Amino acid sequence: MQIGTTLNQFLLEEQRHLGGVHHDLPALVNDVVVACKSLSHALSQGALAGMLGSADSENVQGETQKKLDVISNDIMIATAERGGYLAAMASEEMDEIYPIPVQYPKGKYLLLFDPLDGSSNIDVNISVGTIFSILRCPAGVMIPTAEDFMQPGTQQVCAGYALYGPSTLLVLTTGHGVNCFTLDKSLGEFVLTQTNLRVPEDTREFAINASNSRFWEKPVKRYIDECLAGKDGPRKENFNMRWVASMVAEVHRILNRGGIFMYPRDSKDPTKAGRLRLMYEANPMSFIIEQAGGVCSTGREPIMSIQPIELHQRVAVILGSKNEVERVVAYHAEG
Ligand code: AFP
Repeated sequence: MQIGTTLNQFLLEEQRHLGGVHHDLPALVNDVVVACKSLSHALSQGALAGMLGSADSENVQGETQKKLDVISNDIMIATAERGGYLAAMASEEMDEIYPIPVQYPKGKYLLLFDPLDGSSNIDVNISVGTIFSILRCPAGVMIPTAEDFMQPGTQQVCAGYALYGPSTLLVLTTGHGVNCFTLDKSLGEFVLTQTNLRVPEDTREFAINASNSRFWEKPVKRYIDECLAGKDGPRKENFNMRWVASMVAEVHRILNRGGIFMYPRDSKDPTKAGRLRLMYEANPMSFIIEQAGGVCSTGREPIMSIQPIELHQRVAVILGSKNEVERVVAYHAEG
């Protein structure tokens, strides 16, 4: 039986692109992938494993944690802390950074992750995902602090997500395009199933939580109203809408058939720049989307150019098909 290129084989071949600079990166990505495989199995058990429902705790975001939020975070930590490739980790589910314990060797990378994105869907069996981003630990830093994580998205050396859907997928970029792997559960291996994914430059499909429309800024309201006006409106085209409430699922759809995903800044909570988190949601997804020819903006600036000031800072996210995102950015410029 012909087995396709496994993720491990791909990463070793990818090594040639990376040269000697990132020789540990394939092994680190493999550790992250092992955690994703483990989580895929845990999620597939659903109620049978007694892991659904609330953990009766809150994360730094003030959000009630699902049991699987905590379990997925623990799986990632336990899998990635021992390999010797990391100096520290940071997670949506942990207030502070996680320095690698003294008993384990240290490495030169920083790993950031949202272990279970879309977790509000988990109890109703809708697709969820894991998002991760890898930065270099600043040279000479032996004991990283949160300050060492404050690097713009352009500094990422790798970003990816696992999508736990009808099949379990892994999408990855190291800055040389975007590739997708499907978990072959009979082998226990991710196998390459899509190469060099490209986001179509045009789309007639938008994704936004329309229940927030009364809080939107004028440029966003203008764009959505024009989409809703359809053929009779200024766009002279009918549009479709999707909202999964799982960023990983939305991004994967956009990678495959185009679209624009919007979680814009709004007046619902003026103290927040947006809902999504810069370091472990917006930046990794921006790296992936832009590597696939899409565009990612806050509406006012490219997401990956933002200089972070806080580990869990939030940001407005408008990403996807180039021509539609650029239209929304133009509307912001017009005010
Ligand atoms: P959860 O992980 O708390 O479910 O949040 C998911 C998410 O960060 C992102 O994946 C979704 O696109 C967005 O929030 C959904 O937000 P709403 O629940 O406000 O629609």
